Amino acid sequence: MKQRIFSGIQPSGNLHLGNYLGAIQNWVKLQDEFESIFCVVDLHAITVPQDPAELRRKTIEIAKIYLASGIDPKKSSIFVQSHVAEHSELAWILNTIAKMPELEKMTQFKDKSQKEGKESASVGLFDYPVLMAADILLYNTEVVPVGEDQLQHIEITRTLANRFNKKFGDTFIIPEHFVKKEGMRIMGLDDASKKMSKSAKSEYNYIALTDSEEIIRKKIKKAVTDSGSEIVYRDDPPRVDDASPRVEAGKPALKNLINIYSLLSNKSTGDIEKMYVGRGYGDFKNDLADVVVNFLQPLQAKIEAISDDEVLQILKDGADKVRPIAQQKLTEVKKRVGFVI
Ligand code: AQP
Repeated sequence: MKQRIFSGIQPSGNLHLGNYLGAIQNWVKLQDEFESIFCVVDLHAITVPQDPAELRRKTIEIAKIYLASGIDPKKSSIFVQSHVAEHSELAWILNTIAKMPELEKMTQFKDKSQKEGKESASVGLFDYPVLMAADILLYNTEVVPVGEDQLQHIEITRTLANRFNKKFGDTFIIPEHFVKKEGMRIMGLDDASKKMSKSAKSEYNYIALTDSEEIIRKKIKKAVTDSGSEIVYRDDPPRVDDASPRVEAGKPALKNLINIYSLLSNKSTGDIEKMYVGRGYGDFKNDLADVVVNFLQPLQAKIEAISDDEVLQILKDGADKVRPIAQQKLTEVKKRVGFVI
């Protein structure tokens, strides 16, 4: 029996290289080894304001990106979160065992509520981790492949599952996270102390998977680099806490660019350093732009070639396939808490 994995991405903006290298690229490899469920998490996306037409467009676009990247609907289930109502229902039940102080601690909530302005942050944004716990626990998920930024949310999922099991009897599998070292956190091009993010204020923070060649070249040209002129890769220990900017002795901005170069070209960071001995940032950035364009253009052509009808059918089939698993788990949960079935 294969172990089951579950993961998802929000249709909340333009998917970027961070989402690809931190999540999707990893999923493509894992789908052969695990029974895989991949979701477009639209219920999560509306925890911050979304334009309805844009949300619809992005939901379809993200599913196309999954397919174009190599997620195979014959091997993996791909569906839209709001098509399986059990996610919201389980989230409500889990809300009743989640505690305010543990949600108040969540770095993503602190970050995003700061961005939105604390007074306008929604209750949904606060409750985001509980919905994520429901997503994962509904499917008896054993492993959750995510970027490093999501580790805190996996931890609270485990806490809620353990708490429920203790209170009502063994119901949920306690999931493990899976973060691959490479690509675990791609940083912003305009600020290497914060992760690359779709909801960043400036579009110069990220390279979207659908950016044109001209835009990609412009963004890489403008990307911040560190002082000095040598192309060197300085490592630093990973940190889970996203709220406080890192203080680093190395060259974090350059390190991030070399990481992207390395992950997209399959060259080691050491080889890249050697290639640029005695050469400056200008050469390095030109070549990096070539690498990114050469990677993204074929992906964009594949995305273009998938029709909306095709993707909608795949999403419907995916939801039909996973719904019975979710229904069975929710029924079990309802019995445990004492609902009349
Ligand atoms: N910069 C990143 N580096 C590595 N992995 C990343 N992920 C996101 N940003 C990076 C991973 O992508 C998956 C989906 O993320 P999401 O869209 O559900 O939410 P997010 O983590 O909040 O991503 P963004 O880009 O920052 O979106 P917004 O700005 O809308 O919140 C996750 O596995 C995540 O780890």
